[in-house]
Amino acid sequence: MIKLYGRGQSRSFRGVWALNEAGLEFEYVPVSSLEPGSYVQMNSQAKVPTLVDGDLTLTESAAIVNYAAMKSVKEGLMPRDTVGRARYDGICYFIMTDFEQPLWTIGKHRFALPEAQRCPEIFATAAFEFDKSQKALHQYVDGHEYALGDTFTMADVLLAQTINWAQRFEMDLAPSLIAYRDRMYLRPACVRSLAMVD
Ligand SMILES: N[C@@H](CCC(=O)N[C@@H](CS)C(=O)NCC(=O)O)C(=O)O
Repeated sequence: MIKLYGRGQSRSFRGVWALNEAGLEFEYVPVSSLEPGSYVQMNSQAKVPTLVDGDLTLTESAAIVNYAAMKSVKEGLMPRDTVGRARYDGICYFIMTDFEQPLWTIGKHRFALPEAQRCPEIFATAAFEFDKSQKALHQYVDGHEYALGDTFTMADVLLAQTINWAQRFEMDLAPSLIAYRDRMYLRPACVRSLAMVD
């Protein structure tokens, strides 16, 4: 059975939610439940998430989300036509680069880096960059139910989880993004995922 190693509502939540949307059976393993030092054998950076399926050990949350879509019998979680897939890739790469990075910069300089490496001066720049990228998201979300229009795709997992992350960091968020996040978090697969994680 697929195993997904994670921690709470970190980026590993994307994998948990995607596997539930895909309707795949899997076991969620909190890394906090493992023997100290054992997780690094699966993920050399000891970061979450990691998915293990038979001989495959897969890191990177976006790759895990796409793997769940590929394995699912459900149609449409990740578009297969050329133009649809190009639009899907466009927003996914945007989320994983421009939109997520200012949040991760804030996280690193608040708690993830060793104290000697933290630079609080970076926070104002990160907030500026976050605001710039959230404005670019309006083209996707304003007036649309989902990131790619009328149909749910795995891009919604990446986007809604990242908006949720921004809310937890108390970023100044546009009301349309908050409303979008709230809609996505009411999906049964998301509610089920929230109940599974540590
Ligand atoms: N690009 C990776 C990033 C993974 C990542 O940085 N995960 C964080 C939690 S959200 C982590 O495990 N951080 C621990 C650390 O940096 O030591 C992905 O999307 O899976």
